[in-house]
Amino acid sequence: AQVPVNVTVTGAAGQIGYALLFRIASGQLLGADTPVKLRLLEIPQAVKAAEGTAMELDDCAFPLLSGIDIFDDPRQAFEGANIALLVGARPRTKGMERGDLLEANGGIFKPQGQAINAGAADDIRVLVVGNPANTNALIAQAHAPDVPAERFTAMTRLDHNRALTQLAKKLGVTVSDIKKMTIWGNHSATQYPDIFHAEVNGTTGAKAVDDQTWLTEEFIPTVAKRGAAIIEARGASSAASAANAAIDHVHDWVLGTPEGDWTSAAVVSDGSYGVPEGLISSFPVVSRDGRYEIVQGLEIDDFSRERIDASVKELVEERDAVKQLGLI
Ligand code: NAX
Repeated sequence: AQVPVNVTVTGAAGQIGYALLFRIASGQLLGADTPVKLRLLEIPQAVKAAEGTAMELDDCAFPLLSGIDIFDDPRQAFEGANIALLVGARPRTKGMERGDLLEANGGIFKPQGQAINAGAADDIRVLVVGNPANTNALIAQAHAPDVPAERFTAMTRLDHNRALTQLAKKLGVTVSDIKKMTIWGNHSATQYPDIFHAEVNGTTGAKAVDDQTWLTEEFIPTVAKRGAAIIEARGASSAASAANAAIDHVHDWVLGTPEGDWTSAAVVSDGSYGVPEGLISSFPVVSRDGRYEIVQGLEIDDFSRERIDASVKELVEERDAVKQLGLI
């Protein structure tokens, strides 16, 4: 029998965790041939709730699920991890300044980075979902010097998927008619969903739409503020769609992106497109042989340049703030 892949999930008792774990265990993360072992990390107060979710996972009798272990200690949770989904984070509460938020999350992602460095498997791949995702990923990466930096990524796949559907609806096509959507920058309201390189039935997304007002006043803000719109409508933040995007991100990372298409992920910049080296910023990426690579050589016009730069500027500010706080 195949050796199971160890998948560590933090924030396992949260709402994204609840939507995510069943899909991992059913084989949707790594394919129908790959057994998985779940290692769940929670804070002590939420371990009991994680145990309840584990009981339900047991009750599904998933043929590919070869075990579940629950921890409140990151060192144990990341021991032998091949894949780590860092979902648990400290949310912004009322009256919290950005510095407080970054500091609280530094207290989570620094020890998790250290634990990954100490005990994860050689092929560890990390996806950070917990916000502020890009900067949390940067903090974890900075504390895992023995792990190649490229193994730390943050999630913009939900933004990517949101952009696909918004464009498809506008054009009256299906999402499978659209290729090469791109999200640039930070997973925040400054993110830039780019339809100039998207391909729709033989033309570009921007040409197919041919409506600058829709682009600037509808599309970009709708994608960027979708999280808030979901909270407003549902009374709770996106969970199943976020879990779905996390599945997509890791699935494509391990198994490859389809020929003739790309996706979006926040990966460590190598300086491409003027994004300072070392920042974890969203780019158009393809995955080949288990590695995400930034798509090169795209022409960036002034409209896009301005928006990419604005989002990257925010990432630089976040990086400088966590540096100031001694978190990286
Ligand atoms: P919940 O509050 O439902 O769950 C978070 C869980 O994390 C809780 O069970 C909590 O006990 C746990 N946790 C907190 N600190 C922990 C630690 N140090 N170790 C292990 N577990 C810890 O939040 P949920 O709705 O599941 O969202 C989780 C995170 O995803 C949030 O930070 C949220 O902002 C972020 N999101 C990111 C998205 C993205 O596209 N990158 C989209 C969806 C989501 O908003």
